[in-house]
Amino acid sequence: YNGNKAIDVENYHTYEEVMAYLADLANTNPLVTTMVAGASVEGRDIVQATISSDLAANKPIAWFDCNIHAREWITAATCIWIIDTITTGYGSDPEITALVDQYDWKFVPIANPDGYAFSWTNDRLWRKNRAVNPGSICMGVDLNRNFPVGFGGTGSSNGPCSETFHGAAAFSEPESNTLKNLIAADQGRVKTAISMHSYSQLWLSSYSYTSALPSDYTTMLRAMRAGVDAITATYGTVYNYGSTGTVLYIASGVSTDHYYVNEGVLHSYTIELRDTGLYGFELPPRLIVPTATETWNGIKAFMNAI
Ligand code: ING
Ligand code: ZN
Repeated sequence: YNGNKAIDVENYHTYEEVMAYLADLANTNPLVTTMVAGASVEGRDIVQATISSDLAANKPIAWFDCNIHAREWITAATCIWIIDTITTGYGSDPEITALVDQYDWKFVPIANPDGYAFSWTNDRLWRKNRAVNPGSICMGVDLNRNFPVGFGGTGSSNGPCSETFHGAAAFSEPESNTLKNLIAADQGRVKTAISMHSYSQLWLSSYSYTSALPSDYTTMLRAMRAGVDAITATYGTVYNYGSTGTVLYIASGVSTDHYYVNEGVLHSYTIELRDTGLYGFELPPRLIVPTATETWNGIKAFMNAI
């Protein structure tokens, strides 16, 4: 147990514990500010944490959404570990110091607070948010099908009981709407927007809603390769990379297509963290630090390549 932090970043934590950690960090570390960016269906805060050595400089931004899917606990744990590593390393680790001097770093560590809380208390494998769907006994919208690019198309469902239910309309859900507003508020400054998921060990670019390739694909491939090579160089973890529609499957209405197509963020990616199915969504706590360490190495190499 790390006695001088509000939480031990080597373990999984409840929504309340993560919020307490972020509040404590903002109160004690001059690099960190937090904002309540929106509220979930059940009224929980959706918090964004910013790490900046000079907010007034309006630097380019590296932006991350984590745990948009409730059961993907390793994604919040990885984002929190990275926040801890950046804030601890600034001023002593030269690579971290340079990356913070060059970029503002923004994280939404728990983008789906209600689903996350429900996955702790009721159903460990819950994926969606906790919206009430009129006319159905099934709850929840898949927030990663609730964005506008290709909304309602292949790889999403109009059935409220489906794990990939797209919802009534694009941005019908407060959680997806909050992410939209955050990216839009920083439009023109977002150098990269990365959506953290698990599991499969993939680094994915647009497009997701079609197997067609974006015009910027060559640039994207070069950037993804830099990230993946650094991940694998850490402990040998094998990653594949490429467009979602060609490497994984077609999925419509996803966050990263919105960031790329509608917000002009060329470097918009989904990273699917460990593993490849042995533990799946229930990655044991002892694998948090190795997963976060290799992921951070990948992100650093990627940031230095773009
Ligand atoms: N996988 C993603 C999903 O939302 C994905 C895969 C990534 C689809 C990027 C589209 C775009 O289905 C998980 N594990 O959630
Ligand atoms: Zn996911």
